[in-house]
Amino acid sequence: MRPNCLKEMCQRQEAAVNGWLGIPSSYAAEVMGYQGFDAVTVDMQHGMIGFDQAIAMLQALSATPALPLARVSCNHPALVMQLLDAGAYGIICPMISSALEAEFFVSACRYPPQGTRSFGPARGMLYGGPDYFQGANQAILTLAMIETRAGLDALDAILAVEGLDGIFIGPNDLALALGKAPSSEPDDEEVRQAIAHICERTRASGKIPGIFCSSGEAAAQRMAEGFLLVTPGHDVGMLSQAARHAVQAARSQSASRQGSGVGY
Ligand code: 3PY
Ligand code: MG
Repeated sequence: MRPNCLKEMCQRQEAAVNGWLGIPSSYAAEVMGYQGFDAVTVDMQHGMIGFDQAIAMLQALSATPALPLARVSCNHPALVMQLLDAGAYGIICPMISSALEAEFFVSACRYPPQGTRSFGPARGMLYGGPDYFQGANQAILTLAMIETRAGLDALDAILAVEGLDGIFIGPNDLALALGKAPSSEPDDEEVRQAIAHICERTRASGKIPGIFCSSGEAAAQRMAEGFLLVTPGHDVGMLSQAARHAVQAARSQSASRQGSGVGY
């Protein structure tokens, strides 16, 4: 079976950079897949993406060097299994708040006897190879999001769940759970401490600490702190920021030309 190079990188303690897709476009997925990311996630929770579009996006990512991952909209086995069958090589599950929820999630990602995944790896087998069934339980990456107060309180119990590969922090929901505004993480001491605590406990457990970040610079800082999986923003943010910057640059150039009296 095709190895899970992201899982292997993290196991070697090498930090990986993960792209994030919310725009429902296989072309956008393909473009992002060629930008040097180790993995790219199709976000079915907050992205504007339906299952038909997710299939095309996973197909597009399959042709690139980036490993295809998906975030499900909630902890439901049908959603998890469908995306794995569609070729996702790892699942990020939001709002995991107890060990039981983490076990339920992991179980959906693992074939019996380790779990309850139903057999039918349609695209999974095309991408992974004919021995997909033999290798899938080992290869598929399972990441539980810690972003609720209950999840934070149950962190050690969640980390003890067998078959869970790592934690992925949602800093916006975590801030909300702690009574703060979304995006308050860079300035708020309580949120900062919670993030540092999750990273430290996850590393101590031998699992992968991952986090969503607001920019490349923020992601570099998280890597320096010990995170092994970082997402330096999402496609919508990158597109809008680049577009806004281009418009501002164009306007400032024309303003300075008008100001200096240079014309055509
Ligand atoms: C959060 O910040 O809550 C997230 O889920 C990031 O995607
Ligand atoms: Mg979230």
